[in-house]
Amino acid sequence: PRVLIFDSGVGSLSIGAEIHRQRPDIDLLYIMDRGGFPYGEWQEAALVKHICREVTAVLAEEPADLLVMACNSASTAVLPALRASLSIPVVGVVPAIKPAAAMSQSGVIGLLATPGTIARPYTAQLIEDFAREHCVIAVGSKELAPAVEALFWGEPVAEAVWQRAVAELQQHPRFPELDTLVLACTHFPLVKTQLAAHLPPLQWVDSGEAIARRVDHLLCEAGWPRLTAQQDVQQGKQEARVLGIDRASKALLAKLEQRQV
Ligand code: DGN
Repeated sequence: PRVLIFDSGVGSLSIGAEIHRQRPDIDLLYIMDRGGFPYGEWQEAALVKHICREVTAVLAEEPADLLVMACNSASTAVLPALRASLSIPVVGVVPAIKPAAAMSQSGVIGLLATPGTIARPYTAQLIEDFAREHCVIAVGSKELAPAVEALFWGEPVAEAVWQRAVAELQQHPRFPELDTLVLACTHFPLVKTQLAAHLPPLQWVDSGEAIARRVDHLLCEAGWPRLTAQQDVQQGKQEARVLGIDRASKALLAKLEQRQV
């Protein structure tokens, strides 16, 4: 089966890596809509229109069996419209507040995302539904996703950027009790090491594993057999490609082609 993973940039890689780990036989086509970056700052209605148009255009050229909207800023706005306009299953990535609330012992959880995701009614509803009894320290960082993007395309990023991203969490009066942190932007798991260097030990939660399980489940339901990596290679069907990049990094593309990302 072929799965299209859509994001405004390299956030799709954190989700694709987990899908590949669980199901090495799935062909992954990464769509990095770098022209639309950063989604976190779009108005909701304009973003819905833009993404529906882009996804429809890509699918017309590159048919796929399933679409993963690998972006919290987009998924929290666009899923109903996208599902209504496409005939393939759509898996969205939304903040993992439910598992984080279940894991937290102290009742204080952090939510690190883009400003768009933090502002969405969808996110407020997740907090209301699953973390009403918790203290949720929500931080919408404007500079973190662009910094991850820069890092991946080979530009230098100052250490102070990672520090600033966590400083807002640290300023909260209940920060000392924080025991669980939700990375609610698909770019952020790619810099977990950089962020962790500025934080005490915590439980880190992101959506990658759950999304990969959902993709596997839906494809099995649609009748695609699971192949082992070896069977897949024998059938000569491995594919991992990136579309829609304006400044492609050779190193990253080479890694993707060898399926090391
Ligand atoms: N990766 C996107 C997300 O999960 O919200 C954000 C990237 C962006 O466009 N700001």
